Amino acid sequence: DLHNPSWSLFPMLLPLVPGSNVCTSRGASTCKQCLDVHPSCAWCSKEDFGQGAAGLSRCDLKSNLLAAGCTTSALEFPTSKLQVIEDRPLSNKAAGATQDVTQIKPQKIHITLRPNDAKRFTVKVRQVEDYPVDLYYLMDLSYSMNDDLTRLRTLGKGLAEAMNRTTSNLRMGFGAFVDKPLSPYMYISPKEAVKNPCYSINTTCLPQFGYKHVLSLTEEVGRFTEEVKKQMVSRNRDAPEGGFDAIIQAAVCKEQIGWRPDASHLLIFTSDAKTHVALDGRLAGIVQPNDGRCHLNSDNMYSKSTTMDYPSLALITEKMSENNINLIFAVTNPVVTLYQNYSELIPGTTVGTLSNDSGNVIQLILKAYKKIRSKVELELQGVPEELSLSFNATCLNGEVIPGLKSCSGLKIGDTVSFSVEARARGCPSKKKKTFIIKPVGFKDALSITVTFECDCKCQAKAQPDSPKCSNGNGTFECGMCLCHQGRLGPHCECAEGDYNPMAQDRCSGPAGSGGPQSAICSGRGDCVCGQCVCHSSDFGKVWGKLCECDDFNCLRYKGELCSGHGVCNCGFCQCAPDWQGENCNCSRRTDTCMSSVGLLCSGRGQCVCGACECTQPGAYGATCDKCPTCPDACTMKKECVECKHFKRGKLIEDKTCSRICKDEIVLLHDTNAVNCTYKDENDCVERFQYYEDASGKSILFVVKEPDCPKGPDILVVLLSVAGAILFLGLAALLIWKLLVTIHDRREFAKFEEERARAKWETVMQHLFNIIIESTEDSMQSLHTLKYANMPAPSYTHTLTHTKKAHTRSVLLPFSEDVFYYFCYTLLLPAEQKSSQRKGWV
Ligand SMILES: *[C@@H]1O[C@H](CO)[C@@H](O)[C@H](O)[C@H]1NC(C)=O
Ligand SMILES: *[C@@H]1O[C@H](CO)[C@@H](O)[C@H](O)[C@H]1NC(C)=O
Ligand SMILES: *[C@@H]1O[C@H](CO)[C@@H](O)[C@H](O)[C@H]1NC(C)=O
Ligand SMILES: *[C@@H]1O[C@H](CO)[C@@H](O)[C@H](O)[C@H]1NC(C)=O
Ligand SMILES: *[C@@H]1O[C@H](CO)[C@@H](O)[C@H](O)[C@H]1NC(C)=O
Ligand SMILES: *[C@@H]1O[C@H](CO)[C@@H](O)[C@H](O)[C@H]1NC(C)=O
Ligand SMILES: *[C@@H]1O[C@H](CO)[C@@H](O)[C@H](O)[C@H]1NC(C)=O
Ligand SMILES: *[C@@H]1O[C@H](CO)[C@@H](O)[C@H](O)[C@H]1NC(C)=O
Ligand SMILES: [Ca+2]
Repeated sequence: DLHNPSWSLFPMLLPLVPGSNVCTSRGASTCKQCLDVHPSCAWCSKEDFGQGAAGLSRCDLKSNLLAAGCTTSALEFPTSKLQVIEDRPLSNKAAGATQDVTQIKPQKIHITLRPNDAKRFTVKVRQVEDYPVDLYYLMDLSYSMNDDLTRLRTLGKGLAEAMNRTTSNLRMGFGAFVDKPLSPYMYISPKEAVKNPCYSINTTCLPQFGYKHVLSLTEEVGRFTEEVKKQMVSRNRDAPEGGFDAIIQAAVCKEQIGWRPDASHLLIFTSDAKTHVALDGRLAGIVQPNDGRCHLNSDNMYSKSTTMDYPSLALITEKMSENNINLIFAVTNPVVTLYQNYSELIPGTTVGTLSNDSGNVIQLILKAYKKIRSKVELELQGVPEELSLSFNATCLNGEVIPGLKSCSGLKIGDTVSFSVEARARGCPSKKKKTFIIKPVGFKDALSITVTFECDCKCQAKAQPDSPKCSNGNGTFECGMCLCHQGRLGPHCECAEGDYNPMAQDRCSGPAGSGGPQSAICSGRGDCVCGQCVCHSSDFGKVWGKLCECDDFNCLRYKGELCSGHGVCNCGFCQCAPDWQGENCNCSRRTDTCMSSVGLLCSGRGQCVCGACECTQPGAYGATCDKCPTCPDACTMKKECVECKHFKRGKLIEDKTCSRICKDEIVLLHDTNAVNCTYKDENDCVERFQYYEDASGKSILFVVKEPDCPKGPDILVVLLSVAGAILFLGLAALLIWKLLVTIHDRREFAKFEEERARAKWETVMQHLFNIIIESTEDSMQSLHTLKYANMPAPSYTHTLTHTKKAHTRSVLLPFSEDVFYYFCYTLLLPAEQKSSQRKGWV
């Protein structure tokens, strides 16, 4: 075989003995190695097995071993098993008794897995009707929220009534936050401002506080309104508030807040401002990181407000998941995009736009709750590294969606199921590991215990320095001697030094089986004591009973041994976890096939080796996303026309438009395009054309006028249009003169303003990604700061230490204040510091 260089170097090295199989061909010399080869391999630990008959291997298929005289008691053949330990049926309705409500089935599984083997099971999830709800309202009480507080006093009752319609078992609670009562977040001068931060604006308000818990979750929802009525706003200095401190406390202080274990937990976070995040505390000299524990004192105030930093997003994510809390950001329009960005980093959160006085908070909560309950997404906790899990979802209509572990668009009461495959791809040092699969935001979980069956039972009975191995020159294990260093022979009877050319025939393959007797030790070793001592090779290791195995003669792909994704083991590639195939060139990953709408290969093909093979005629593209001639092309592209051209529709609402729709929209006609029509929300028939150019770029032509249903009498319309034109014409003439004058003035003012602002504009963004490369042990010894999102060259400084230490990168979202802090204290030359930043914004 001249195409493969390594094969031509060693022609016919692997003796293809008839009857050889995956178990016998890998040169496994111990029981443990044998189990590792393939799930079908067994080991015979009978002491006298294979004596007399040459070429018998202790590692073989079970049937072969039994046929060769192995007894069942001496056979090592662990099998993978799956045992369902707890399997209570799913509940239909929560109705009062919450103790035995079950939303996931089964609840407990035990799997025993051999290496490289897999087991499959099905998980069913149902959102039961009338599930109890705990709703904790966390309110920003900084001064600008004054009108919101007034409004909430009147809305409390309505909120309770509205929630009463979704569940008969509701508890409500209330808490409030401002910011850390510490300079620079707080007004400290004049002296009076400490007690009354509103002193300088001639009113009275509460002293500033970090977080206070007001009302524990209670069934008497009337008390909610009562307590809200008693609240007053406070005031603080800098724009971002300390709400993230409050989120952590509200989540982890389970006893004080009164979260019930068996209820949906809604945490409503309302604010109209940005928020401080981890590391912002350094501005006030706080260096102790947030520990994520409960620190409420007897007055229900957060006691560590002034000593502990704000929490990181990662900590919030962890605590939300740990306590099954659905966080809802109800924030006003100017900061919605900011919280949306946070929400993408904290799974399971939703964002709603709060009107400026919180008037729409009821609708917002109901909508968010509906959204939370319409989606089931599995989350994994503590999956062992040696286990790989793959999922297929069966959502509605029994349709199987491969590669997905979530379902959306569900109604309460719908049951969905997920098929899960667990594959052991290695052997951990700890045999038994437990992990959790649970739907996000549910308390119910499936607990899976995996026992890795990597060892043979006979290993436990091994006798070190056994008399069976030539007076203690080896360990007797699983039916054979494992000789000490320098000893050889089936019973360790020879020393490596004394060359004893006896039993040469044990060192060559069997004669007569289709060919001449093969060379002694495959020509790659010496026969000592009837046992081959393999020569070392420049290419790699040589081993095996007849030196038939090595780690350099394997399939190559594109010149690389095992495609560079595996190790060569006796002629066969052992692939790395994410790879498979004879030469390990086939990826197991499916995320590369996931289209932007979340379907594997857009539902038009199969994911083969990590790439899509489009099966639907006409479909192409990396995820089969392009298909002008597919029957569903119009339906899929309709959403993009709605969001990109008309700025409305589903994709605008969930903010996925720019991600899903990469098409270009133009207003034109083209004869080669596919013609599509659909009816929009106003019952107008919209027409558009879908076309892909030679480079594969998709273009949507939107035909300008939609066909709308005929309005009232045409004459009336015509007259009013004519009248309107006349009127508008006159008005326009009058306004014209006025505008020209104003325009000139305004342009000049704008120019002036822009010139003044230009300097700060770049740093006024709300979220900076600063990449810190630091030493492994501490965040304080910074080496490099790099800023993403920073257009102005004057702010892309880098601070580099000369010492080249072991570095790592952390990507953290920073608030504006921290950015200033870094610029100010670390980057600016000393003489510029005093002039750069005065006071706080
Ligand atoms: C909730 O609704 C039930 C009837 O459906 C009614 O009896 C109960 O008083 C309501 N509770 C509140 C707080 O409105
Ligand atoms: C507050 O009152 C003082 C004196 O009564 C007055 O001089 C000042 O302008 C007032 N400030 C505001 C913001 O109303
Ligand atoms: C949110 O993220 C988007 C995309 O990453 C970015 O364009 C936008 O500026 C961010 N918004 C805020 C307020 O940080
Ligand atoms: C809040 O919105 C209402 C109408 O939506 C408007 O009249 C009012 O001025 C707004 N208040 C603030 C403080 O922006
Ligand atoms: C998922 O579906 C694919 C194709 O239908 C199948 O090959 C795979 O084995 C399934 N996986 C699980 C875990 O059911
Ligand atoms: C190894 O075997 C030799 C000869 O059979 C014997 O003399 C020696 O004591 C043995 N070594 C050990 C460590 O038992
Ligand atoms: C993997 O290698 C085989 C054999 O060389 C080849 O036929 C196949 O196309 C390769 N697959 C991929 C995904 O590269
Ligand atoms: C689409 O409609 C235009 C006229 O509006 C026509 O010229 C064109 O041939 C149509 N395209 C197809 C593929 O039918
Ligand atoms: Ca603040």
